[in-house]
Amino acid sequence: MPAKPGPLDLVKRVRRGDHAAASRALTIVVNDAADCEALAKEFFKSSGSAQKVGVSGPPGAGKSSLTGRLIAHYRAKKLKVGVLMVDPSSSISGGAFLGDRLRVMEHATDPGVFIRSLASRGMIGGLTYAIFGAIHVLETLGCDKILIETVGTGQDEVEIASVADTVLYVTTPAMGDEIQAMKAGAMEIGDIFVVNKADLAGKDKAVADLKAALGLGHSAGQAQKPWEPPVLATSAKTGEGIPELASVLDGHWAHLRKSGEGRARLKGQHATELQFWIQRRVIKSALDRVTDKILEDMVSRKTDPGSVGRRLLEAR
Ligand SMILES: Nc1nc2c(ncn2[C@@H]2O[C@H](COP(=O)(O)OP(=O)(O)OP(=O)(O)O)[C@@H](O)[C@H]2O)c(=O)[nH]1
Ligand SMILES: [Mg+2]
Repeated sequence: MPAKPGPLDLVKRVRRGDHAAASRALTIVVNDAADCEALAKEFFKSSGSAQKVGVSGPPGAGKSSLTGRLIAHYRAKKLKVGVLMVDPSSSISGGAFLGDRLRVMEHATDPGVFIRSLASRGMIGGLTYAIFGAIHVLETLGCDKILIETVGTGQDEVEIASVADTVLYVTTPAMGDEIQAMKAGAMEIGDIFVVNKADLAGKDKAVADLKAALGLGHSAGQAQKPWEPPVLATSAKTGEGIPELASVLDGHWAHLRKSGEGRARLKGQHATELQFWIQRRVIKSALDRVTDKILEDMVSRKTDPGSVGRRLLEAR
């Protein structure tokens, strides 16, 4: 009888480009299931060379539509593309998310495209940690470009900057008046800014406003920025500006590799992944040992959170 396939067989199959194996591996890694650590170790070894592009921006700006266009562009160049659609609040935006997926899903049967959606399940360091694991699997699968779509709201913007090499921030002409009020966070993390829906009125003003806002932001302290974030107009509907966007994305990737900033970013990504790994293990192992007796003792004031917490952390 043949031996039951072990985790390393799964890694071998992913390395050979087997999508079904990648899908299984992703489920294991993302859910932190048994065998996960041995697998994650192997996947990590085969990763570190793809361009990870974060596609962020407000709801409805056209992130999925642009992602679909970029997939088509990369496929025409015979590049292999991985797509992670990150939904931080699947319960709230369920309907919109399905629409999202349809736009990208027209590529789902292409063997050169691997698409996966990730939803938060309230894990400690949940989504960001899961994205790292997923990226390593996609790189092992041979993806040259990994597109990660996230809705840019508050905290998520910062998180995408800690996993992506290049952050593409998508707005629309309708956002023109909001540019002034645009969150400083988005301004800081964007490597490339796009005014999408350029087929609608107001794109020139929106581009000018965005450029002005970026100029103001950067003059405060960082006059000599080695990479000036470009602002482009695109239409995911008509295809206008898509080749230019792809070319700027390539330009940023070349800049990262030439300048050493790519290596610095990779180090930052690994530091974040390590931080989440430690948080998950340490916090989980301590919390697993909180008993009802401990809670009872806190209610009757025999002990307190600090004393219990210290004891649980020290007695690991
Ligand atoms: N006119 C026009 N409409 C567009 C363009 N790009 C996207 N849309 C439309 O805008 C709507 C939202 O597009 P999506 O690609 O789902 O936007 P998204 O940013 O992924 O949205 P969420 O993931 O829900 O935040 C859809 O109805 C698209 O058809 C564009 O360039 N021009
Ligand atoms: Mg979307």
